[in-house]
Amino acid sequence: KFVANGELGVVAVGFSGGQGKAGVDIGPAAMIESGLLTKLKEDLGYEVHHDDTVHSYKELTPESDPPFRGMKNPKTVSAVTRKISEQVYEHAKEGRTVLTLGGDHSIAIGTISGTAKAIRERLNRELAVIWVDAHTDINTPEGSDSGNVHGMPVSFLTGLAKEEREDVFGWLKSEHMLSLKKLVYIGLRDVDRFEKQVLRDHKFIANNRRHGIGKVMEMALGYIGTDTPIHLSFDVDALDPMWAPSTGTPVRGGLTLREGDFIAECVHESGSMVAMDLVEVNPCLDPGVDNIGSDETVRAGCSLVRCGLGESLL
Ligand code: 5AB
Ligand code: MN
Ligand code: MN
Ligand code: MN
Repeated sequence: KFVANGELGVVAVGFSGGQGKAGVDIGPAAMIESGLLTKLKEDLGYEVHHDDTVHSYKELTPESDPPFRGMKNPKTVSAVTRKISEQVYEHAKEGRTVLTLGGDHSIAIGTISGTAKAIRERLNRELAVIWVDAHTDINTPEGSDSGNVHGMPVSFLTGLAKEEREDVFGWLKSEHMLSLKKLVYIGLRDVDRFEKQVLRDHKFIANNRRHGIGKVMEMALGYIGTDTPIHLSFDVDALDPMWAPSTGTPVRGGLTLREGDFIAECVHESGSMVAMDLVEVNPCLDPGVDNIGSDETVRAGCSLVRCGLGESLL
């Protein structure tokens, strides 16, 4: 099909500027230190292309970065995601599956724009995105109450939010963009009022609360179809805080770890997955004692990645 050449491009993004809590920038190092990439090589047999760096993109931080249209750190997040977009594109254009470890979810502006561009060039196809998250992350700058860009990536990627200024996401061109018709949400349970209106206006396939996870995946993959490459963007807060407590915006009533793993397994088995993000693991936010919460969250993140990349029970 689209990939499965056994090559994996890895981008480790130690970035937290899309939200206000310190610590999500050490998420990738925690997952890598726990042996994730070694497992992907040794157990799953990937040829891993990784620069052995957790990027902090400090060199891209502008001297001053005041709020713009209510967005916090607008120039920083724009410059960092632009760089990530290039990094992901470079892997994807070689036909590698791309794994990005975050980092807060603003980085999806980079990852998805990078895959979308490569897939258009390489396969002349549009990308579909399965966004697994407690949140829709589809606020426009004006619709957002927090000003945190990690709540806005989908709106910039789909063109709902537009900005001419090149240094504030104006670098996003049509080749980077995602169609709202190619977006599927799973796991939603904390959606802002503005975002609910957007969802109503665009009649999304997002109301999967009444179905079991098997049916949800059947519907999601059926809607996307077998001929469309898929980017899986997985926010660890889609899981219930019982399984992933160490994240910036936890919401009760989430997926079990088994359900999360199952989602990733199904996307893998579709044979259409060209990229995966795993974001919002914040080991510094630990409600437990002796790092129990952060250890569990890192383990959950690693498990989701392994399932997305083909680990199965049998
Ligand atoms: B996450 C909220 N909708 O815009 C906002 O973790 C939360 O990437 C966004 O899904 C959560 O600030 C962003 C209230
Ligand atoms: Mn998110
Ligand atoms: Mn979220
Ligand atoms: Mn969150």
